[in-house]
Amino acid sequence: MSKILSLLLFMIISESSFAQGYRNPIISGYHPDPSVCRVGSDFYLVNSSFQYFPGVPVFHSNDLINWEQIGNVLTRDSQLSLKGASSWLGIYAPTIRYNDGTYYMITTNVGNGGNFLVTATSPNGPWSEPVWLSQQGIDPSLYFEDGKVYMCSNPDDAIWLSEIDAKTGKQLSKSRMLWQGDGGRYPEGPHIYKKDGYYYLLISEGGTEIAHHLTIARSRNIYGPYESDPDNPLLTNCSRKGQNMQIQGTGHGDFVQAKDGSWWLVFLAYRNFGGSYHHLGRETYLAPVEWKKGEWPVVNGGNPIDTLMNATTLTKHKMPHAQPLDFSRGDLGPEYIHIQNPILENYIFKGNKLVLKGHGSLSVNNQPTFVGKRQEQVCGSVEFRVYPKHNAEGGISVYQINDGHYDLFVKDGRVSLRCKLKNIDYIVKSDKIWSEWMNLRISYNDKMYKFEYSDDGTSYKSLGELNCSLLSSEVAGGFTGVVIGMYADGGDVEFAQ
Ligand code: 6LW
Repeated sequence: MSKILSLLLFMIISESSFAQGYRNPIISGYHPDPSVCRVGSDFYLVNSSFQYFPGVPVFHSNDLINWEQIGNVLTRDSQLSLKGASSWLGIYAPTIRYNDGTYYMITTNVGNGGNFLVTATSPNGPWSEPVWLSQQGIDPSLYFEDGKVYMCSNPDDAIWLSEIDAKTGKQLSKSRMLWQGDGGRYPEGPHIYKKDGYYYLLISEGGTEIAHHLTIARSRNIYGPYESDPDNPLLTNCSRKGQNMQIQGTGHGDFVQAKDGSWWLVFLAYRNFGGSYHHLGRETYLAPVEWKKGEWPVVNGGNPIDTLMNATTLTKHKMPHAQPLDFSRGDLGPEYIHIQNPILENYIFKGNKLVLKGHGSLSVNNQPTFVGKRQEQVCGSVEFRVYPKHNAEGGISVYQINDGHYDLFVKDGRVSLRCKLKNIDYIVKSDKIWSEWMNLRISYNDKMYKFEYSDDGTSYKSLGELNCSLLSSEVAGGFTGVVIGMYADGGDVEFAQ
């Protein structure tokens, strides 16, 4: 008996440094296009953010598995204009790098200015104003060597490189083509690394859907010629071994070497639910890399990526959970995002309430009043108390894209459930209500969203259930994943918890 007790005690004590195995994704929900850098024993990771503001979430970790969001890079209108941006536009894949005391984040604002970089002395920010760059193409990345700064991106369906002045953005050399990839469509997401006298060029091909995969090439000279790894693709789940896995679309990656010398890859992928559908967006994943001296890297032993990874990890460090929502704090935390640049006077904290002032429909990409959080868990629920004044509409939206969202709302003495999908826009069910404040609750699992309301927070009535797969990227479209948030249209709406 005492042996069992001491074994249990040992297991509890050693839990924090247990170093075998982890679960993918490492950052769940809509967190695509990860890029990572290490400074000492700290890792920092960024993701693309498309039409949402603030842009480019920043995460911190000490073990590559447990991550905490410490902020966002683009927090000011002067850094990020999302005018007219939809789920297909805005901020595409970013790269984060650290060089000589400065953090750099480089990305593309598609539709509002193109490629730019910002800098900071701390990953917590503040980050600088944008330095605009002239080399076109998406997915820009930076490489630093001998006081020179190089930028690569993918204009003209290939990876091109030029030297830049990172302070002014001036291009210092003409753009030269490095590689067209290994034959897949859309060569993109390039990153350059130097190891054992070779420049390695890691890219994505195949498009960000099921055929998405990683390939690699190398050269003794930064400008090439680059030879393709004979074992390409470096990573794919679109293979005989990977085709039946829940995780698909593995691609868009970035290498990082830990302090102990081990190599790792962060990359994006998605999880299928209920067939070949994903509604949670592209998420961030991790795989171990074996990279012997002078040889090509091998990701996860050449195997496809699974949810349970049986790899030896770095010593695990738990990260604090995000603070629970509390309107009386007067802010919502870095994980709360708006569709396009928010009109700040439409978001008012009043004691323990949040008052939202409507600014048009969620179906129109014109700064609607909306604030929400990425749906990160497969199963869960969200609940708010809502009181729309006069003829205002207010409630909770399960939002994938402007023409793909489910809204549970109160308006004109009725509680209703709307399904907006492409050219369908209809009220699924609507009930008359008698109370000013209504509890609205949305619960979800891998297949369905369930919509309920209550006037006392105790007994709930259902307005029905709607399918997750109709909001998937395959059906609704867009580069993002589901974000669940509070919204108002046509007047003032009070929210409480
Ligand atoms: C991104 C590109 C990609 O910039 O899709 O999956 C584009 N990868 O590299 C939008 O995320």
